[in-house]
Amino acid sequence: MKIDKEQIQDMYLRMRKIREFESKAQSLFAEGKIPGFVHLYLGEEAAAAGVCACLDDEDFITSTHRGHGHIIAKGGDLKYMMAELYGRETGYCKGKGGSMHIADRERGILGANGIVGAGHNIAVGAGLTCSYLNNGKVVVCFFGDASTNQGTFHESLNLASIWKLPVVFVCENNYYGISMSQGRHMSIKDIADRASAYGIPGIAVDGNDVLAVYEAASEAVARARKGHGPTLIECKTYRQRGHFEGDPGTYKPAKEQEEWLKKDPLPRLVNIMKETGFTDDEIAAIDNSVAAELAAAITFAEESPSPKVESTVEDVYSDIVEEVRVR
Ligand SMILES: Cc1ncc(C[n+]2csc(CCOP(=O)(O)OP(=O)(O)O)c2C)c(N)n1
Ligand SMILES: [Mg+2]
Repeated sequence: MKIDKEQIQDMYLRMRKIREFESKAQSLFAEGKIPGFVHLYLGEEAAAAGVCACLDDEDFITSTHRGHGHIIAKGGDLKYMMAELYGRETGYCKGKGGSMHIADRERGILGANGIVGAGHNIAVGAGLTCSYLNNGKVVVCFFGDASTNQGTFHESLNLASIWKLPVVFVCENNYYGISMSQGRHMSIKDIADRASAYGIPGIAVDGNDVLAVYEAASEAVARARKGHGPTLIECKTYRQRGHFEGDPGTYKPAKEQEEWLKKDPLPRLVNIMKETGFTDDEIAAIDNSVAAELAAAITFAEESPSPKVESTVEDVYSDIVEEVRVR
């Protein structure tokens, strides 16, 4: 598959943004500036970037507790994300949701989710809506390896398959569910094999190779858009941090971590870019623009006020319910 220079640059921008945002979230959390739980996406950037590069602005995604990367890759605004992580009034959820509850309906981001396996059902619901309205939109459902042991995964693949819904299921197999390695939580190697139980295509790719992810996702998205139904893509990747910030990750063997660091998706893409003819200056220009955007996001968050006490009881009921009632 021919992937042109512009597309490569676009994917690099998405990956660099995620890498820098997450690295900063790591240090800000350590400084005590970010309350609550933070699950970082460091090391997994190629999965979100490669998949979201195949989507239109109007398409949808569902996300997980490890969601920053998905949201950034789908065009989420770093300012409102950072403000939400800081728990400030200007954040995506007015500072009341935090890291695991970021949504942006204008960008088709149907929400991060602290409930493991809950995004599958939301994706199927959204896919059913798209199919019913025949609007040509596609839904990507991101989730982890361990969540494929949940009933919701199986129910969702089954329904998406029989109804030929425009959903692409993207499993980020980072080989762990908290501290439980894949070999201890399931008896198969390739999660993509689970697709065969539902009569849909299942493909396993090197999830740290953004071009491989892009290629697999392009085909799956095109298939979904044509009304030919869902696909399961397994991106084999690795989380470079513990399960959450504060987890030292001592259960991950040192050798394993070393091997995966050699497969870090960012330097791999930089090498490809250099081979493709990108100059150091071109790459530095992207890095500088990301650094400036991130610095502005942090200033925005730090200068924003905390939510007022009265806001605790505001937005308790969903305005989506209100919209449905009006219709
Ligand atoms: C329904 C439910 N069960 C258990 C948990 C606790 N929990 C949070 S993350 C996690 C592991 C998820 O692993 P995986 O799906 O592989 O995602 P990863 O964290 O590796 O990205 C568990 C069990 C939860 N949040 N929700
Ligand atoms: Mg996992």
